[in-house]
Amino acid sequence: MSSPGRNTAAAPVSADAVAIKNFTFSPATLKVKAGTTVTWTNEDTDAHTVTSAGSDGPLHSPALATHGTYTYTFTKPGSYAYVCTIHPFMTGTVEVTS
Ligand SMILES: [Cu+2]
Repeated sequence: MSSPGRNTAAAPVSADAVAIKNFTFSPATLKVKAGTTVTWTNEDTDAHTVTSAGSDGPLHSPALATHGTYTYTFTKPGSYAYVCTIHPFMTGTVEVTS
C-alpha cells in the first residue's frame, strides 16, 4: 500500500485557498478548475463575509470570526465575483475554468 517516505499529502480533489487579511481577499482573483473546493480563512480580528456580488450567486457565508473558514465547491465554469457585505469595498473574484 503506502511505501516509506512517500508523500501522502496528495489530495484527490485540488483545493485552493483565499486568505482574508488586512481587509483584503488574497489573492483577489483566484483561478481554479471546475470541481475545485475553495476555502476562505479569515485572518483578521474583524468579522468578514464571502458573499456573491450578484443576487443569484452561490456564495453566502455567515460572518466569519477570526480564523473562521468558509468553503465552496465550484462545479460550473464562470467568473464569480464576491464581496464582504460588512465592508463592501472588499472585493474578490474566482475564475473557474472547465
Ligand atoms: Cu469584511
